[in-house]
Amino acid sequence: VGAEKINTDIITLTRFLTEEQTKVKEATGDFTLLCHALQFSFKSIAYYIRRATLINLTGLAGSSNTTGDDQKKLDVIGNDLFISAMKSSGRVRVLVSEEEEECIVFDENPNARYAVVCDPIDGSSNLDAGVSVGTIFGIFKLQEGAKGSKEDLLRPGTELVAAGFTMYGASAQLVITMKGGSVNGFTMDNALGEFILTHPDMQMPKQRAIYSVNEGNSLWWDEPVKEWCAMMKEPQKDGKPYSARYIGSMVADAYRTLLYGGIFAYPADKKSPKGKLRILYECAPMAMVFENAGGQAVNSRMERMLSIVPEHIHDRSGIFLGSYDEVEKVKDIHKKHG
Ligand code: AHM
Ligand code: MG
Repeated sequence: VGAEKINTDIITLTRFLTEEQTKVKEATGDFTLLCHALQFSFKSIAYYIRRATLINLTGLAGSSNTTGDDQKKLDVIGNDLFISAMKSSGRVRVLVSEEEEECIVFDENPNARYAVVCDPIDGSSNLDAGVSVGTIFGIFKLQEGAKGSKEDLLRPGTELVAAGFTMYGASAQLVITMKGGSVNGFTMDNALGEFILTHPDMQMPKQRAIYSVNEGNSLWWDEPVKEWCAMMKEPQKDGKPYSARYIGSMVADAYRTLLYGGIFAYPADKKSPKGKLRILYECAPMAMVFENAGGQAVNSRMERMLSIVPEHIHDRSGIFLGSYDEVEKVKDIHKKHG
């Protein structure tokens, strides 16, 4: 075995964030500090998830979240960790978490200028089986004169200043993008406790024959969605149909789609006319990542996902997310049906 070549030009997330800050003339460092707090919460959640089975954190916590799902112990821990990291950063005024019915206003940070939306542990129904879960987040900058209330968060995804997600898998991955910027992927080096830039300037393939959807719901789907899914099984130009891949954990399905290309869908249907996934902290942040990586994201009415303004903080939407051409195909079929 030859000696391992040591990479002396490692870009850690901390270095990356600091360098990004120097590119913005009027930067005060507040945003960078907020990102450091995010980084800390990701590391902590990753740590607890790895230890979960050993220290008896799996199973139900005995309480329900806003939408009536049973909460896992780790859901509770992830949520608590996230909230305290955001609060103690001193840079967050308002926070919306999937696990909290109301938005949280940090009165201890009256002058903070940022609002954060998050799903601390998405895909948690998969936790006990050791399947990847992750944290989805988005950051808004408060408008001039904003009072710091939930109204400040009922905004379209186009106004997000940053968004991304982590996936706690074989290794912890972090994908982050800033407004109008590129998408960058980091991998956690557990020995160093650092996120290392491993996927700079991610650009997703323009097309790929992979589809990802819970087909168990097809009984309730609308005609265009049924037709689209049937098309996936027909021979394509190369004579082969699409491959089906569905993990049931949005971060994992989205991460694969980002890397390999293809399409992920959770359409609205007759059973869930508004869809399942939440606009603010699931759909919009993912849509921003996908668009900045050259892909597309639309809702079930084929409107640009990032243009949707939620009426309530926990509003849901149907979503189609993926490679540019794959989303075009869904749009074409919907157009045909009028
Ligand atoms: P959660 O926020 O309660 O974890 O639910 C969101 C998850 C997503 O990660 C995933 O894409 C979807 O729900 C899977 O739903 P289903 O089990 O209906 O296919
Ligand atoms: Mg979720």
